[in-house]
Amino acid sequence: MVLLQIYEFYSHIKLEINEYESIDYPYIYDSKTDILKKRILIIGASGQIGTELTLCLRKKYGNSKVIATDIREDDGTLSTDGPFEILDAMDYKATEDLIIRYEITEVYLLAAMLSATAEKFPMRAWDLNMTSLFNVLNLGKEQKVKKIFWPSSIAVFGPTTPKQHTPQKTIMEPSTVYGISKQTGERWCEYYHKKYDLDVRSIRYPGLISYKTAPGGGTTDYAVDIYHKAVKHQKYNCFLNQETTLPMMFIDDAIRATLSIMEAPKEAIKVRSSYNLSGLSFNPTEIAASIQKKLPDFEIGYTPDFRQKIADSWPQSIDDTAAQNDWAWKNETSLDKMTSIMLENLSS
Ligand code: AKB
Repeated sequence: MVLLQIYEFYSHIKLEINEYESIDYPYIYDSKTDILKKRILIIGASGQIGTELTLCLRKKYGNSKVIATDIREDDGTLSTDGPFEILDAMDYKATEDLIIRYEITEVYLLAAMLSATAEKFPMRAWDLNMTSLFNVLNLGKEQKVKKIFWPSSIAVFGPTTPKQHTPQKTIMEPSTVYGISKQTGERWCEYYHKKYDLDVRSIRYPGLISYKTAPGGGTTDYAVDIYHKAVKHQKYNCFLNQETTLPMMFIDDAIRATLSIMEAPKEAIKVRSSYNLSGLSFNPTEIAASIQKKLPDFEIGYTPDFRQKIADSWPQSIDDTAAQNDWAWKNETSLDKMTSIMLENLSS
């Protein structure tokens, strides 16, 4: 019996070291012990960012180290190769139990209600967006988890914010429920860092474009929907008008940014509210023109709805000098490159 226990102990260590050695990215800042102890919990893993982030983190740290959770059952994408648990992000006790059971060291909180849906259900959006954040911040304060990633958004800006090259620090008077929840969340992240030395890190994501998982309930979602119509050779009727320029980014760049900020040394992270992040800026006519270079017959029409007002309150382009200086951020994917990748993957 004792021999069996010794064997199990050593085979466990061996497995971990093997997983570590199979990792194909260099580690700059974490020690080997930190890497071996790393256990990541993703809350809201089945969404647009969560799916790709989970797959990427598993590739990097090993499947068993990244625990995906969502309020919905998984379709096999995240539960086949690694642990998947049902979790309501508003349930403090259930979140705490998972953190203890899996010996979690880092949490990525991605559960949130986005801008368009939040305007329809203001109180539900506020409850979800704030309660889930307080749950992880308080678990961090109690030292049950060491590091936290929480996404903010360009929605923290409002109609009185300068629209071009919006600075890191500027007027912030968001006019949407989602924006108010993200702006408040940023204040709380900074507060928990200053008051309790909590290592919480954040990015203000622009609209994200991806093909693996569709976004849901956002104002920038048109820039994903348009590709789905284009590959079916259908006309796209856009819910924003043709002049609506918004900050956007291809998902690969967004995931790379997320990993970069989380891997940077603690002292490098000087902004503890949330970092501006710039990728692309385009309007519906420009994305349609990019698609027409590949599919000349593609057509777009315009029927703006309530989302126009949300989009009109947001910046058109973002100044991300702070992210460039503090953790070497640089966007890579151009509009035309993104169009090629989107059309190719959605057609296959
Ligand atoms: C939304 O449109 O609500 C989101 C965002 C910009 O945060 N994509």
